[in-house]
Amino acid sequence: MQVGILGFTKAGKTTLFNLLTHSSQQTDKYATSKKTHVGVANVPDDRLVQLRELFNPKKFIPATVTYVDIPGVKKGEGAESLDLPSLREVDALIHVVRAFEDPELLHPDGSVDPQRDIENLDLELILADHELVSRRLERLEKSRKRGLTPDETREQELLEMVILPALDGETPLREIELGSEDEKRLRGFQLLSAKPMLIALNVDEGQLAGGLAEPPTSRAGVSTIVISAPIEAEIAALSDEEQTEFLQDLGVEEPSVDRIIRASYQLLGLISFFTVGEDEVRAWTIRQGTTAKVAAGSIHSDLERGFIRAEVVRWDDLVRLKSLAACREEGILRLEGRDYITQDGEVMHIRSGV
Ligand SMILES: Nc1nc2c(ncn2[C@@H]2O[C@H](COP(=O)(O)OP(=O)(O)OP(=O)(O)O)[C@@H](O)[C@H]2O)c(=O)[nH]1
Ligand SMILES: [Mg+2]
Repeated sequence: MQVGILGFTKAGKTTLFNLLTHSSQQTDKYATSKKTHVGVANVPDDRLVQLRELFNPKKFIPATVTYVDIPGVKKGEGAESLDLPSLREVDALIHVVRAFEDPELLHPDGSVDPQRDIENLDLELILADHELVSRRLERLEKSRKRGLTPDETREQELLEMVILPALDGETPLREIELGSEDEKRLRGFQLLSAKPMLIALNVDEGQLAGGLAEPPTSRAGVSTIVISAPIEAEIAALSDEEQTEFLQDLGVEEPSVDRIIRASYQLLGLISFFTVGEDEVRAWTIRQGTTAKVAAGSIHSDLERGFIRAEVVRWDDLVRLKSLAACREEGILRLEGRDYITQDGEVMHIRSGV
């Protein structure tokens, strides 16, 4: 599962990417990024840390999110300025919006205006989708002579009656509710404005605590996380203790980078279950609504094939009672079958016959 980082030039995308993934890609006041970068971030999870303290395992493996830093979007160029192959691959988007002032750093539009950029980026995505959908419709129209399959007929209807009018009305497709069949049909196109999105508002140091005089508003379903890249870089360089103190002084609970990673995980519709032991304490990533059997398959396909049952306990019950044996004695270690829907934060032990 990948999250694309995008935005207009010089918004701080690569800076944020470096912070998220502990990378050191070049950032520059003048030269623009030309290449797409890929990196991995560990998902901060206090539950897993508490389990580690309990088991003191040899290996500790958190969940991860993959980030893709995409070179700056140039306004008005629609699909042309976008790294489309990379963008289509990602499952969700973080739009980095510049809200910091820096006279040395020119904004492509001549001024810093987060509200304008938020709206304009949506328009770029809509434009790119419009091109793709129009082309697809042209092709379907050509195929009509030979006759369309029922599936193609439905697709044409969907694109013509629902999707194109939405795009013409400048509505991002993430706001359009579709039946599950139609959603599946559309997913194949990997339309950009249909992807879930999060805004990272990159503010001046001073604005982090005080906030913006006029905070920009975003569209329905798009949440905003405020971040100051230089402050995050400072935090990252501190020891754990110093960090806690620094955050207290700032009046925030955790670094914005951590919030962004967790928010991306949620944006992707992902949850974690845990496996524990002296060898390894580990988070496994599944989609919300995954059955115990399929969840077992994320560990190993043999566990899914030979699935018999799962022993399940909530992470906090395990931390409270300190061992799986104690949980069993208390009667809170549940036995669940193949169709059980795994919940976020559960510790699972899979019984398998293979
Ligand atoms: N003052 C200030 N400078 C920042 C902030 N975030 C990034 N910068 C600086 O802005 C410049 C560009 O940052 P990048 O992270 O390279 O921006 P980008 O969005 O990746 O740029 P392109 O990929 O070229 O579009 C660098 O010199 C950064 O140090 C910020 O919050 N405040
Ligand atoms: Mg960059």
